[in-house]
Amino acid sequence: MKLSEQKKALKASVEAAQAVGKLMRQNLRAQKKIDSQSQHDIKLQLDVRSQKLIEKQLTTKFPEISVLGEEGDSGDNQSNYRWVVDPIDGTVNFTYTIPHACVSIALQEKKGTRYETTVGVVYDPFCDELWTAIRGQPAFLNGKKIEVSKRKNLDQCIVSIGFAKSKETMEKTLPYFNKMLPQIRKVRMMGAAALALTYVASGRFDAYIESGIQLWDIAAGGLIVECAGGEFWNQELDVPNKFKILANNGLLRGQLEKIGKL
Ligand code: LIP
Repeated sequence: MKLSEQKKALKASVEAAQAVGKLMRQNLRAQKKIDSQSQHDIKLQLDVRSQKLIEKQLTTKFPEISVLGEEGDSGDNQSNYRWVVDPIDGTVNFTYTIPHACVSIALQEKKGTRYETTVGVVYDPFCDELWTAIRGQPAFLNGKKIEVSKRKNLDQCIVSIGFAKSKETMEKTLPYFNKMLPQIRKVRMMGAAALALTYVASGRFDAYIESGIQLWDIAAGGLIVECAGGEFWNQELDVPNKFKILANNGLLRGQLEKIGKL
């Protein structure tokens, strides 16, 4: 896809993300309609409504591009391009009126048998912070170029970690968490993967680690980290579209891997 087309895709993604962001602001304190829930996860009617709004806006402008989203897929799942959408990342936060959640929209292009993220947008409607990136270009926060931190000593670093949604991922992550904690400055668990990634890209966090995270949580934020000069190490697990990730400022993966296996 030419850069001019990627810019059109970026603009459409920003408009869709901001439209859902407005809905999120309007509904933060409203009574939430819960479609389903488990001990560590909640699915809202507003998640579905928000993805429908995003799909309508994007497929009107790009009818040939399919959608893979947290609330379902549409279009040809073998198409050369696909949108990867998390309409509300941080749904549990949002349900509990914690204003730390965002919209994440990525465009991916098929490269052989795999997909590569080429456009990414993450929008936090509560802080009105919009992160954007096109592969090969810088990453921006509200139009201003951003870069990862330069901290290389773990004892000066803030590391974000997520425990995903299953007992299995929690049991796997806890030993790593216990070993990591004494070696870093501070740990942060914020409940929105896409924002943890944009915080790494903005130099607020120095790394973000999670195992059992879904593609739609990380596709846009992972590109934004890379375009900000960081590293987005990721490995697909034995369940499709489920990953373990270690995003960082490009200086920390060796030390963080030495702590233990996730
Ligand atoms: C959430 C992620 C978070 C993870 C949660 C959940 P959701 O996404 O952003 O990092 O730890 O388990 O997956 O479900 O709120 O879109």
